[in-house]
Amino acid sequence: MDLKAYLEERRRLVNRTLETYISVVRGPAPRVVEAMHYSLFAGGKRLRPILCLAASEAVGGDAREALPVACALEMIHTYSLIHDDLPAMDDDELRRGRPTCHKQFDEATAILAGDGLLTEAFRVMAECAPLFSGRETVLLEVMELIATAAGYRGMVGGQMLDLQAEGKEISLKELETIHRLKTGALLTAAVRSGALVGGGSRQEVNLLNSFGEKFGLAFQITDDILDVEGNREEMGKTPGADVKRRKATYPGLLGLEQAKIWAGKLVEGAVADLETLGERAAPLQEMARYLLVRRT
Ligand code: GRG
Repeated sequence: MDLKAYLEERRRLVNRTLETYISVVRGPAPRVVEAMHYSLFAGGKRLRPILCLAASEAVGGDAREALPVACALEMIHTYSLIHDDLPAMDDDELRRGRPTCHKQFDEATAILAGDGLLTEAFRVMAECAPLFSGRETVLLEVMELIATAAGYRGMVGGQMLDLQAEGKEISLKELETIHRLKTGALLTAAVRSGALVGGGSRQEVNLLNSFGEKFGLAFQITDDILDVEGNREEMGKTPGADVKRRKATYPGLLGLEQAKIWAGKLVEGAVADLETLGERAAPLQEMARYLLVRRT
């Protein structure tokens, strides 16, 4: 399959839909919407929404029904990046190749833009209930699992542990816990929610969940590898930030070669998880393989 064309087509679909939700001219306080729009349309890969759409298709679902949930995931992801970049957290000036939200606007506006995106995500999911007529419990389950993944049991908890670990020596197990929560939880939720929205059986949902967990960890390991091997032009941010901030990383704890081998094994396992789903799962399998060669 042509992965590049697949990703491009899905990215366009997600962008078009996001634009209908967050339009710069809307709302009583245009400045905050402008800041939300600025960060949402700063050129992200749309990985989480595409994973959600692809998981829905992998179980025979209709991508259009998964679109609101897919867009909600991107809003939550963008909120997390805006807040992660704040002076109180990572204090970054560049994100996706452009000034971070607090640099472009100001700190208070960036905090509100993040808050606005997080809450809008749940409004958008609640609003799409008519699409789930007769199976609203599926939508409720999806909203609960996304809230769990984004909140203190997932991403927020992982971010807390990450901040507490800065400058400290931590074990591989501790590093894995941080990443499973900080980045893995939302990526897994993207895949699982797609499978649920698409009407997957419990067995299919579990297989996709297992794929999502391995994908999430492999994504983080390759992110750490990129921080060592990547370049500023391709990544839109400055590599070497982890070392500068004395953050524990997989290449730091395992060595670059072992980190690559581990990422390879996780991807192999993720691809194998979906074997029984056949051709419909090919885009997800290709996305997993792509992690090993990605440059952004
Ligand atoms: C502030 C509650 C809160 C959480 C922040 C996800 C996160 C938690 C922080 C991001 C820190 C970071 C750079 C982690 C590395 C992995 C990662 C999430 C990279 C960014 O995701 P991509 O590559 O970004 O999907 P794009 O820009 O393509 O959307």
